Amino acid sequence: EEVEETYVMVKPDGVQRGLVGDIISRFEKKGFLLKGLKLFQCPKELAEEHYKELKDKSFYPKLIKYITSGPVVCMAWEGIGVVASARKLIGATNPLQADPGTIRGDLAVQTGRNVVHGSDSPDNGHREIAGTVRDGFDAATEASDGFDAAI
Ligand code: YYY
Ligand code: MG
Repeated sequence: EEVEETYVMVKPDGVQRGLVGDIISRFEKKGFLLKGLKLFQCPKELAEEHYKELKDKSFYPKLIKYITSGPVVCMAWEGIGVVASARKLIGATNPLQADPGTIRGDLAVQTGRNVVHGSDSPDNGHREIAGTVRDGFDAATEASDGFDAAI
């Protein structure tokens, strides 16, 4: 496995329900390295870009409304195999099918309110990081060089 970066986003319901600390803590305790973090009000255009692969789905308008309904917490996480591992920590898209012990399995019920996003590939991770936490990201990366919490 290679050192990778992924994008994790606490969605508006997760922020409003006070779940940010719990979610961050799970990634920290697993051993991944936080490389960037931002509280962010997602503009409609960026939400549409983020979910562009889903634009023909019936739930897409509701999804865009949900993601732009309040602040989100955008994060870049680094570590060995972090893209797939983050998806495992997050759990299945439908929280009722997500295993206990996963974020969605422990903290959510509805697919349309599933509290967190995680990139599905390294390329999408980089694209999604660039869209949100890029500001200050290089400085943060340099500041944490040599701090190898991920190993
Ligand atoms: O990557 P992940 O978030 O697990 O699922 P996607 O298939 O990429 O869908 C993105 C997002 O869309 C999902 O987290 C909730 C929403 N959604 C929905 O509201 N209803 C569905 N039937 C499928 C997905
Ligand atoms: Mg997805």
